[in-house]
Amino acid sequence: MAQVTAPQKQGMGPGFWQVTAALTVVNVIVTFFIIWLPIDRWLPEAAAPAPDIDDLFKFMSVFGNAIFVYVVGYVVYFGIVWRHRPTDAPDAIGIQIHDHPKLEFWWTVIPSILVIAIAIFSVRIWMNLQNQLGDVLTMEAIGHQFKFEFRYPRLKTSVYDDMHIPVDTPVTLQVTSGDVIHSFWVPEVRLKADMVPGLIQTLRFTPSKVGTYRIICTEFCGVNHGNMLATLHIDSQQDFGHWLATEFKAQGQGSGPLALNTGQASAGQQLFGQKCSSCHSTGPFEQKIVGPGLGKLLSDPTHPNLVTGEKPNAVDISHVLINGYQGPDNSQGKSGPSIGIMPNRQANALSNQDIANLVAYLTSLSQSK
Ligand code: HEC
Ligand SMILES: [Cu+2]
Repeated sequence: MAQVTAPQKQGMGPGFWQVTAALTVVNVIVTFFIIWLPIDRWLPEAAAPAPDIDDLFKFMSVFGNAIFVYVVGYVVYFGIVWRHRPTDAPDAIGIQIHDHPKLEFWWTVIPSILVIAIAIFSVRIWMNLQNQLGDVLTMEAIGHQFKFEFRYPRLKTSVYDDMHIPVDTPVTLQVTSGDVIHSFWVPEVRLKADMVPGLIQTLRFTPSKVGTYRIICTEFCGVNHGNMLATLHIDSQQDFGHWLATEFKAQGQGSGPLALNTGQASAGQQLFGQKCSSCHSTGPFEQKIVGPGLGKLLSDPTHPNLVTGEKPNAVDISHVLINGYQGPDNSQGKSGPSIGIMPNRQANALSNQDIANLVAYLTSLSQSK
């Protein structure tokens, strides 16, 4: 038996215009709330491009909402009105429509206009950012497992986990990574950039509101990715000056001679929590995070040597902290896979006193129990 089409029906269906009116009402109400929504009340704006980016977000939401409401609304409406009825032949198919130039014209023209409008809107924001005058402070942010490093042009050594910038000053931030891919994100600035080894990306913004904000790594980068946080301090010009002067002075003081006998285990313990515990547990050697457990470093019979092949005594441990270590050197006949990178003292920002304190702490761990 040949297929029969359902009896020809005229128009859009019963209640079409009422449904259209109802969808329009919903659309207008939601549009009102999108425009009214005070985003910055829940998520403060702390830098120059943030208000523009929120405007762009609202602009896109208004049209996204309209498309959603009409498309979903009509799909549901037509699904109900033109559903298969018991009186229709069992194999009846719907009305077959081929080509509808008028409809096709509009569903091409309207989205094209929208996409072009969004492009103009976002390119303008981007141009404003790129052409910002000033370039007053240019600095670098470098991702590491699992911390952020910041370099300032006037400071010889890096600053870790606290980024200070002066308010109302155009900042150019160059981001990259020292190991794997990380991502630099400050929600209140509304800018985000992947930190990719070997690639330098530029973020430009002008902080506008004094305060402290969270810097978050948003690219899964290893076991401690979830703890990879830093703090952005937007300081007043004066506070920033003070901070920079203090850092500058601290660097001038040098680190003094390394005297392991001056180490304090309690100070070392605190430092360990800040700089080492993301990669080391204080359990036995096998209890790895990124590096091995360090709880019985000097007294573990199953682990008579350090990973470097040196003896587990204070002096040789200090060598590991100073030079770092990256896997066994297979060319020398030693075997075993490398388990990761032990950063050197520059990367861990350790002064001589820090090293003495850490060694004292590790020694005390091996002595307890
Ligand atoms: C990014 C992760 C990471 C951080 C941070 C880190 N380490 Fe390590 N550490 C390692 C890895 C990985 C090894 C093993 C290297 C290898 O065998 O190739 C290691 C090895 C060591 C060793 C030698 C262990 C042994 O059994 O021979 C000591 C001691 C050590 N680290 C101390 C520290 C201290 C103290 C800190 C804090 C200042 C620290 N590490 C911070 C990853 C890290
Ligand atoms: Cu990360």
